[in-house]
Amino acid sequence: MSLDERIISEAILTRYFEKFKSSLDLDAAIVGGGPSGLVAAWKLARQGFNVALFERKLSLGGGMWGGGMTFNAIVVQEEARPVLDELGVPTQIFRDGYYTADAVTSTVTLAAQACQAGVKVFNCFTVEDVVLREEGGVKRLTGLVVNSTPVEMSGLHVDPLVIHCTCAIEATGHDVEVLKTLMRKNDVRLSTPSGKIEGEQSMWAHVAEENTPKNTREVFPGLWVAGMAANATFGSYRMGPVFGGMLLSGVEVARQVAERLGGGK
Ligand code: 48F
Repeated sequence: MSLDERIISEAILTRYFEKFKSSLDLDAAIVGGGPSGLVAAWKLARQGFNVALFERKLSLGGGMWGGGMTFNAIVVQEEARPVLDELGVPTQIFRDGYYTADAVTSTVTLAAQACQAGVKVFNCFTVEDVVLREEGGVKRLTGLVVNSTPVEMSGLHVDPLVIHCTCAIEATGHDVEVLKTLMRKNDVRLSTPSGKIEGEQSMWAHVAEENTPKNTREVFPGLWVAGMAANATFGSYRMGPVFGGMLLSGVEVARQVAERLGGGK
């Protein structure tokens, strides 16, 4: 058989746009493919929900590839080790309560598990805004405004596209970009003490790790925060290359969103 380049192009375009069209009305839309977003996506897709994950970069994994300062091992604490066990990531005990895992193995395994569970991944996509609707005087997030990352990087004046979702999860890490845009453009309050983004504090690993799952919540109708974005939103600390809080936050946000969506399908 001689290969026809036109069929190769047609195959890619057909499959890609099938995936895109099936993502126009999502159960859960996840912004950010770091550890917290990937765990959330994996857990929700496994329950049969229609889940897509939008990641600005070409690669999934966020800040997990490089361990600490590019030394590519990660640390997880006892409470989070079952998540790595469930994913099939080997861990080694280092000291009582401290486990290590290879950062690259952890990242690729988590990404593979999420993809195999049925998460529709849109890499090279930047979420640049949200969609709001008002009902009975209450505004709620009902969708995301997405654009191609190369469009954003080059500053081209190209309009975005829009997807709708029942629940959105902001897992964008330290910068909390989606919430910042929501707050800049709209006269709305968050469910934080000040009604605004409280802002991240400096390093305190123990408190930050304990707070990450607790700060994982619906912060605006239809929008949940997870991972480092949750701590930045609720004013907690950063924690550096200990990843248990990120994994447990992904599990927790998936639990809350599944409950809102009405249990597993
Ligand atoms: O930063 P990131 O890994 O988020 P996380 O899941 O994990 C944090 C840890 O990596 C680490 C830590 C200790 O554990 O503090 O930093 O909270 O991944 C966030 C992902 O979101 C993408 C970004 O490229 C990264 O891969 N992202 C950020 N803003 C957008 C976005 C956006 N507007 N649209 C799409 N993707």
